[in-house]
Amino acid sequence: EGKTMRDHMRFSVVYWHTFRGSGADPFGPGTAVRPWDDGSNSQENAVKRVSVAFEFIEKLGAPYYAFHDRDVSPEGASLSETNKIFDAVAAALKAEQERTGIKLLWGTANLFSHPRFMHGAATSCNADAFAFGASQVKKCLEVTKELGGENYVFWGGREGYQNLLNTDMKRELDHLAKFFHLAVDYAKEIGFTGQFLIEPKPKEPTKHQYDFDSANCLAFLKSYDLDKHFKLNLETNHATLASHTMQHELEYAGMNGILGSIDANTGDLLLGWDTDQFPTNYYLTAEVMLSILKYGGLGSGGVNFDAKVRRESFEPIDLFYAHIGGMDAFAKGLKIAAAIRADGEFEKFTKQRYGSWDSGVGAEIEAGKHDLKSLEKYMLAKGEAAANVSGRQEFLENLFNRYM
Ligand code: GLO
Ligand code: NI
Ligand code: NI
Ligand code: NI
Repeated sequence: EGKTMRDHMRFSVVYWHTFRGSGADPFGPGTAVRPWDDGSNSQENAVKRVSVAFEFIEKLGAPYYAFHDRDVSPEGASLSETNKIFDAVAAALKAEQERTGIKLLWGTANLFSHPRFMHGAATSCNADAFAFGASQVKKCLEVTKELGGENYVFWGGREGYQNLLNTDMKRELDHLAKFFHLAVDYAKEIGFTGQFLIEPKPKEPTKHQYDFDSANCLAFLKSYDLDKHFKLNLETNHATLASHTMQHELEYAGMNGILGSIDANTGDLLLGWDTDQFPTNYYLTAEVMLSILKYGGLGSGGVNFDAKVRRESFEPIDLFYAHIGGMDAFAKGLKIAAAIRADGEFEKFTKQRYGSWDSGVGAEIEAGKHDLKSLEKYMLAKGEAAANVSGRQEFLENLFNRYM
């Protein structure tokens, strides 16, 4: 009742690209036109920026936003000063949340930009970097709780390696698990009940990131007894960097019960890195929404636009066009996915494809009624495995086109 598509989709605006992105890339400086923001990193400017940010999100009509500690709040001369500045900015964020009704999808700590994290944070070879990162997570958890954040995200940043010849991988993974356990324990201590999420990415900035993809994250979580505490935040462009599709990542996470949230951008096949382009492709959004619907939605997660406008189109109005395009693409994707589910054609094809399994010895195998000896006996009696004819790919894609 009274809910719009924007609420159902739990769309979220990211603070880092939308309000802090300059358009800079490795080949040139920023190009952003931001008349309201002199870019200075003072507490005063950070607080002023909060009202502009919320005016933008309000006009857009998005129900959520997400931030890193260092996007919203600058670092001071000492850790205690940094924490004080963060409190002041958090008070401004809270006031704007209360004024507008906009909510915090998740908070996260930036453990990758500052030179102290040049070898990582939790997986650094320097224990002080681990301790500093832990202190930032402690504070960021407190602020996220104070702001009613519904999740808390860990994207690995520089948690990975450049060269295995000087890296003790086992030790670094132990440290990463330790770091996560400390965060879980502290959340419990302060009563933060939001969902913890890991955001996998296979490379960039390190040559090999430890949180590579959903399968590798699941194995890590299980090995270190963390699987009850974490789900995944999947990003389209990270999936393609891992040579997966986003649909593959969603399916793997969904079937293992760890699908948490998505960072929505595009997985353009020409991309060799994470360019964070706004999604516009209905084929992609429809398939993404099909997977999400299949697993019953994102729960406390949302559709977070971890995306930025291009360096060459950086007028403030472009930020609106880009988000509107992304929201439209997902709204259309949801409608297409709902129509596909409603008439059940694909389910029929899938059922048909496994027809000989279900009607044959397959049902007995699934029921645990066989061992290798009994299967050999079955095959010896039968002589030959029957060919399976159904499930032709090109036909399925034609069918998919009919919903577009
Ligand atoms: C980088 C990631 C990064 C995360 C952010 C929040 O490629 O996508 O932007 O989304 O740190 O976790
Ligand atoms: Ni992301
Ligand atoms: Ni990314
Ligand atoms: Ni990205």
